[in-house]
Amino acid sequence: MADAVQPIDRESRVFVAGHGGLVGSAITRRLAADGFTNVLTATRAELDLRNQAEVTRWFEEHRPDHVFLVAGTVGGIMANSTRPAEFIYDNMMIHGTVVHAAHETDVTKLLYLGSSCIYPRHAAQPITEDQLLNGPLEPTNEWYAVAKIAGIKVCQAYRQQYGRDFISAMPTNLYGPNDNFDLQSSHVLPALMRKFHDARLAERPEVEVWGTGSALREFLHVDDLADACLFLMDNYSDIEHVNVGTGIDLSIRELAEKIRDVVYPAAELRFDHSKPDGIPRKVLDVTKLNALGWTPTIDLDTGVAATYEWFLEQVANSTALRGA
Ligand code: GFB
Repeated sequence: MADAVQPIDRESRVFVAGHGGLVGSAITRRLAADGFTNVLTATRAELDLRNQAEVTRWFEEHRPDHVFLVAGTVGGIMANSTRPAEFIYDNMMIHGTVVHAAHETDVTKLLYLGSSCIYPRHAAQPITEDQLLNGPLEPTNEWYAVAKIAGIKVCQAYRQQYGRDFISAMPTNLYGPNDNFDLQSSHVLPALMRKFHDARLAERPEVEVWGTGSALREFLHVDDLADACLFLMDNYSDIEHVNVGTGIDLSIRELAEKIRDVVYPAAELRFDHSKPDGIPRKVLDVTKLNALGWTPTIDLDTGVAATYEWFLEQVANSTALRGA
């Protein structure tokens, strides 16, 4: 149980599966800051995480002691609705291959990262961990959700049958440096940041916001998530997944106004009602994580301002922004 868990050795070999993404890059930064000296990564060209034979070979060769399984095909509401096959196939395969290879090569501990979309569309709010699988899913992301639920179950199955120390964390909507800013495939926060930025440069007075603006969402800065993941690796070992969030939500209209105030205060919002709202509300109950001893430190105002500064630096340095 939680209080008997030992922190993981800072000199152990730690594999971050998905190190190039929003979450993986934050975890890699966090591990470096914490003094980890043996962080292992593999690019997509080096390792196709959907291929069991390749993944097993890689694990046999590199012998990680600990694994952060944060790789996957991800995207916002439009990408989820229009590319269901990629979302279910890529994610189910990646979760299965990495967990299986971790078992085959005796990995000491693995943390699997799911998503708050695993919970039913009509889950009671805020959503507690035990609401998993007690009702139908939100249709705009059910394929991704099914793959993410399978990931939790794979970890639980290997824990139950083989005694593996594989744990799962369920984050709320994330944002921060290295996010995807492509307007078709991104999540709402980077999409709106880019839309307001582009509108300001073009001196366009209006910015389009998808849906009605009434959907409620919770946002966690990815550096807080990375901190929580390391905290759970060090302090948690049990079969049930753990929600990771702030427990605070706001409407998409409020979020859009917040981003507008940072990026382009003169802009007006125009809501496109032909686009989906998705799940009406999704705020996590974070009592369990708080009771373990972890709380976030980056509030949304600070996080949005810092992310926009990061965005501007990329633009100024002409660094290739993902999706831009
Ligand atoms: O972030 P998002 O794409 O995904 O959209 P979900 C959140 C809300 O923002 C929806 C609205 O109500 C969108 O209609 N929205 C407004 C926009 N303007 C925009 C825009 O320009 N772009 C985008 N993308 N949204 C995701 C799931 O659901 O949640 C993923 O699709 C994942 O699978 C993630 O689980 C955590 O919050 O609806």
